[in-house]
Amino acid sequence: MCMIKKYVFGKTIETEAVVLSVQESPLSQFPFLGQNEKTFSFSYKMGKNDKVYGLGEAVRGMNKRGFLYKSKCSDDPVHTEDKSSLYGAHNFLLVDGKERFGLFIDYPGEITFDIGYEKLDELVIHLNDFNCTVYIMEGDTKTQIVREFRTLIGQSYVAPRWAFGYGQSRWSYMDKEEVRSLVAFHRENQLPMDSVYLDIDYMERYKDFTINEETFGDFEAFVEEMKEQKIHLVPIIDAGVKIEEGYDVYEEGVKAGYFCKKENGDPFVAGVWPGRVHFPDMLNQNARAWFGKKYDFLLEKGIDGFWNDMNEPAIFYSEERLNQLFVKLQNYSNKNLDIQSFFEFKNLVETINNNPEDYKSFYHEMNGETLRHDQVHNLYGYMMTRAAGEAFDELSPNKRILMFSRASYIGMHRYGGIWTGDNMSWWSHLKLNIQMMPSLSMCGFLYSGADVGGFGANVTEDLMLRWMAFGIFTPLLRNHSAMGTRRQELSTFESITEFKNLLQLRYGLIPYLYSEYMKAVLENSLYMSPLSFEYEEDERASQIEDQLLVGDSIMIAPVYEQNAKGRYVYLPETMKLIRFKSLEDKTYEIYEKGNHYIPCELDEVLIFLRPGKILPLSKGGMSTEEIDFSQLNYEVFGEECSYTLYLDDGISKEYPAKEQWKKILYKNTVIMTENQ
Ligand code: MIG
Repeated sequence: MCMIKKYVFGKTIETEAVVLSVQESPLSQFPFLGQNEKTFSFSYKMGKNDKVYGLGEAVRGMNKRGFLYKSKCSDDPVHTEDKSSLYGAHNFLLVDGKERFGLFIDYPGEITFDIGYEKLDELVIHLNDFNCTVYIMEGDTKTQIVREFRTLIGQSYVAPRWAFGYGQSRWSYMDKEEVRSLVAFHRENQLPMDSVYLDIDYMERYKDFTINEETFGDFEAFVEEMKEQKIHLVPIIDAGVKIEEGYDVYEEGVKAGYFCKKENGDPFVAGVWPGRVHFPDMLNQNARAWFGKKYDFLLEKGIDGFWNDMNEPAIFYSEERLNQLFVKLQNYSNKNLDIQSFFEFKNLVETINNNPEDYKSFYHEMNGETLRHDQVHNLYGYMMTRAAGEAFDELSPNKRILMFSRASYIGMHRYGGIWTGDNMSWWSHLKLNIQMMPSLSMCGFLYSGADVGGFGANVTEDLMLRWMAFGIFTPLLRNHSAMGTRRQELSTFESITEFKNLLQLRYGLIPYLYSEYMKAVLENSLYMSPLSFEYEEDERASQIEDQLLVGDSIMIAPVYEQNAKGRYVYLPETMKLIRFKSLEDKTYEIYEKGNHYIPCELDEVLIFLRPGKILPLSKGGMSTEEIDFSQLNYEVFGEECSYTLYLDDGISKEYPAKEQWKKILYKNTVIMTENQ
């Protein structure tokens, strides 16, 4: 029985977020109050104990109640709790309380979610106009509602298994030598690693699909050299295309009319990294097909992974605004600036980037219609990543390509994962990372993670250790940091042995993590979830905001406070704690249901194994290729335990069906494996 209801308001823009066709319900049955003619808002009265989950990439806790959120893909590197928007627009909510339902608002413009902000118990959703599709999902459990939603939006993107290895990044590695010595350090010190990320400086003057010949010349041979070391190079691609005579991407785009246009039909000019750029019209199917094919420039050189950046799209300035600004600034020269005029003056320069007026000044051609950018703003990063994803289906039909993006909208989860953008080396951002992961799972962004250690600001060694101790559970495990910050590569720290142990544990966990990830993809379930999704009736569990279930077998309770030597952990049932100092060095403790203070040193990782469950572990490896999936050890808790292990070759696009998954049983002290 279909538990999804669909309500179509006004004249909607087809976002292709949804893949399932659902019959429309009459608007007279729409269960919420308060629509009006010009803009659209509706509200729901929340019960005192209702929890509201969802919104994917957003600030604050797992329970989103108590704040005002906006879906508006934003290039904002300061993710403090007063911010309403980050890079993604994930319009999914799950209300859990006196009633239980999911809500997806398919609308590509800005939406406001007031979840008990104006009034403690009111949920108000507000749109700028009246054209949207609202889906309402009902189910007996939260997991079931998520499953319905995910069935509606289609199967998540599948990353290659090597992308579960450790990735090292920095803005930027400036030349081949720098990359070589980084890799040598890892290999010499037995620090497992699978990938090195190339930020904007591998390009020639920040031009997409070019190579800086001076610093990364003979690139193909370099890619090959790295492959021999079992390292995948992952270059960045930016949304803006540099305006430069003789640059093929620019010239082809202009000729074919593939760039976003101003009202007068000229291509829109924005300033980003390379200076003046045009934005490919990713919403235009032909432009998208053209841009997607460009990735072949790098695929041909042996590259098999990418990250798409600046695709909100970020605008440092528009040419028009910059010109106006210089004129306006003249008015302030040689003036006696008082408080008001001084702040006006300051504001003029400060508001030049990502200015809302600029987003109203260019247009897309989408399915034969001309649409002003702000109406469809949240689709840009999605469609850029879709451009690549659709091209990969043709250019690399049998081999998975790693792809993740900064900006996103629901629907993009079918083409790539996301990283959560420019966080900071703050303890609060480690916590944010923990709290955001399950919301991303709900929205189908399964291959995701944050910049481990933090992107901006200076990291400290203890933060790096604690963050890594959490990061080893996220599908994307990438240490990335900004230019100008303290170096964050593992070679900069004294705790080399500790990092080695953490990474080896990660590689030990990969058979389990990958299996749980693939099952979440294929069964539309969560990879990481709040405790309340499993322990539905446990009121205390529903208030736990800093522990997670990772897949079916384990719970984690990361330490995210500086100088803490342990933390309080709530156990919703009796569990077996495995305290890992390293993959080999581990001890066991049994904890009963309830609250416990559990010590955890800087060099320890706590994994709580649930009763009746099994945690498979490999013997590790220096790269994912070295992991022996046929030689697993099994941690068990209880007399009788079972686990379903998903295995595949990690690279092809054929995924074994459920009947072929491996059933592992533990009974009478012996492990038996069989095909289900
Ligand atoms: O405005 O390419 O989020 O990961 O290192 C900064 C440079 C542009 C933003 C990305 C970050 C990347 C940086 N980019």
